[in-house]
Amino acid sequence: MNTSDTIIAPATAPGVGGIAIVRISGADALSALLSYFRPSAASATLESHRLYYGALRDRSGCLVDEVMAVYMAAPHTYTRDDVVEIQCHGSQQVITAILSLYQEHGLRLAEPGEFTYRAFISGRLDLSQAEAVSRLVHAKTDSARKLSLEQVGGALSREIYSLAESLKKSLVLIEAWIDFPEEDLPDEDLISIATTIENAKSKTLTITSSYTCGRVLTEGASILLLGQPNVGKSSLLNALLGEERAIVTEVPGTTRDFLEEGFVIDGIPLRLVDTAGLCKSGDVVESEGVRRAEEKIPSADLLLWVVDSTKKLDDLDLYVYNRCVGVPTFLILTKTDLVAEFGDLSFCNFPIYQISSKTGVGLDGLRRGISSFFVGDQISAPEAVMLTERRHYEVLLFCLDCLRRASELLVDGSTLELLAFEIREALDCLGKISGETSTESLLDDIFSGFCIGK
Ligand SMILES: Nc1nc2c(ncn2[C@@H]2O[C@H](COP(=O)(O)OP(=O)(O)OP(=O)(O)O)[C@@H](O)[C@H]2O)c(=O)[nH]1
Ligand SMILES: [Mg+2]
Repeated sequence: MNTSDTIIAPATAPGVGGIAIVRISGADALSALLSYFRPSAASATLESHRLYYGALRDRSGCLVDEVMAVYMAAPHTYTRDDVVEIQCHGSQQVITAILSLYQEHGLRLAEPGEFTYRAFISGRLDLSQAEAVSRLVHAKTDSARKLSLEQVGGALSREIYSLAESLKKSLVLIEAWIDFPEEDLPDEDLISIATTIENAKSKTLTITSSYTCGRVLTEGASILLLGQPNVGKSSLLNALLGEERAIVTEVPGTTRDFLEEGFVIDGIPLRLVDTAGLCKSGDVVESEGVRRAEEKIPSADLLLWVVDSTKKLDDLDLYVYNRCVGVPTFLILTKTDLVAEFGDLSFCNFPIYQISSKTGVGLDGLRRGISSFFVGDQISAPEAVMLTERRHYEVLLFCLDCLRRASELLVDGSTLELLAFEIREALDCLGKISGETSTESLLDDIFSGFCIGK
């Protein structure tokens, strides 16, 4: 991407609103503004970072809109270039008119994410911070907002930077001794390098293990209700949602397709999926429902195997149980307001929750169980960095492998060249998170996923 020309884009979402903002960044931002904007108080020059009310007129003097405009002089701006923002009436027509005015003037329409790309290129944000800007803009839950904001503020960048700094110091030591192959690494250097690698390993492990929680908090998780017909799956869905969403009847086979609803427990965005009761059905529609239910098992984050506690466990229950084995599952015994008849469950290792959708007994315990399954006690350690990007997670897993190999090489007394190689690889991974060692195609991939105007 060319970073020397002056770019323009609407910074607010398309649609009708009270106001909209058009943003300009680049060396010509101020002169472009002044070509069409006349502040009402006829000051000769616009002061940086001050908002001015005035009129935007085209070349023939025709009024385009009444606006508020701010000029922000480099380098104290989002992109570190000169930036102008024009607040206009929130109509698509007004925005289109302003954009064409400035395109005629020679400004280029910004690519998606190009303002943030410039902030990255100018060193104002590192790559993980830039990615967090996009996550923040797309945040759908309060926890996603908080985690993204921490990352924009540099929480992850600081960890990565300090990891990289310590590894670089060890690399310098090792490389110094590579030049003297006839001499052994002195014990004190050996200890210092070993300590650095062990610390780096344990830090990287802590960060990578936060990903499950970070992912669930930002992207959410899906919970699939499975069980034979009439055990109370739809009733449980309704009880957890607190509304009569799914049809409930005493007739087995009521739910024939799957039904998906979003809800939140302890800030975790969850999708609860109700399914057709698993059975061997002659009915075409019902058996298609069963097929779809089973198809959803591999993509679910948690299964709820729902069993009617008033009935003796039968082959159909066991059929469902066997579908759940190997996937994280809770056993839910329903209808506990009635007399229990289910029998022996000692074969099953799943956590068991006894609930009544009718009276609500046991639902809070189930909610707590779900919350702790997904985020455990991680959410109560707010100072810890939490990974939210799959890209960061994969890169750090690779980094961890390099550090593990480095640590083995050190124990085996292997050559310093091999040790240096693994540390360089680990540093390369850390550089991919900060953007220090990222390729053009990776940057394209990341920034093309941004919105226009960000
Ligand atoms: N007493 C009592 N009855 C319940 C409870 N939960 C469900 N039921 C009853 O059990 C019957 C079946 O409930 P559903 O929620 O439709 O069961 P389902 O598993 O979705 O059934 P299918 O959609 O046919 O697979 C209905 O008559 C419910 O009123 C409960 O906690 N207590
Ligand atoms: Mg149902």
